[in-house]
Amino acid sequence: PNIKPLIAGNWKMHGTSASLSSLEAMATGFAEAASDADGVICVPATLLERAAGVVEGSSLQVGGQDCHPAEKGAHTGDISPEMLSDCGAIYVIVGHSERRADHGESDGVVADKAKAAWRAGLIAIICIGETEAQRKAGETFNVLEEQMAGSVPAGASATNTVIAYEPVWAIGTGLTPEIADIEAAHAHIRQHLRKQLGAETADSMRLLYGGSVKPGNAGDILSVENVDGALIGGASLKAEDYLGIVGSVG
Ligand code: G2H
Repeated sequence: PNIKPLIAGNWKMHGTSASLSSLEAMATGFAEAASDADGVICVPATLLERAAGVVEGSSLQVGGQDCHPAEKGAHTGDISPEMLSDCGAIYVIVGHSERRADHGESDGVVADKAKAAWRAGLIAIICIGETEAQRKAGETFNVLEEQMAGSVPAGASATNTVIAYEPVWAIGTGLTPEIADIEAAHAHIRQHLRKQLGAETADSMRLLYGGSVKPGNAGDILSVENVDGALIGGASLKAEDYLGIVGSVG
């Protein structure tokens, strides 16, 4: 089926009020740069409400980078998906490898966060990906299967879930896998999701590639079969870079 690509930015722990001008430039330029793609920038929660105001009226949307599984409660410092939604988020990233590593998030926690995102009406961008050691040991496909089984809950649909494949060793390192490796991983993910969620759901679900996507490599990566968009960290901070990537959807 024809899947409309999603070009998702992830600002990580970058951005203060001063960054909103860059977001404004992205919102203004998005429609012109995008042939046929959806766009979202996942900003720090502190900027979310203002960011939603900035993109209002444009075809760019905003999202959060993590959420707590509960709707509310005694969880100091945490933010629920309902709170993100209240601030204008449409998407939320869950299970990014940085959270899996820095906060010890297991597949089960990631699955709970994805379900919480749906409860709040958000689209969950569920991240999976192998480490360098796992790739070297030839365990990539096993790791991906285990992560899908554990962190993509039953009930995942093409409208409530996006899967992001981010090889951990390619994140922020400037290294990207060979195009053939991206193609093989994405084909494997699609195949496994067919078994897990059914062919109809799996075949219409967006599979994003993430890890050092830049304007210079985006065209090649986005034209790979089963790659339905990108999750972009560093290159989503500057409007010029983000729009350059958006412009390479073809
Ligand atoms: C992977 C990616 C965005 P970067 O984490 O999530 O970051 O594009 O900086 O490698």
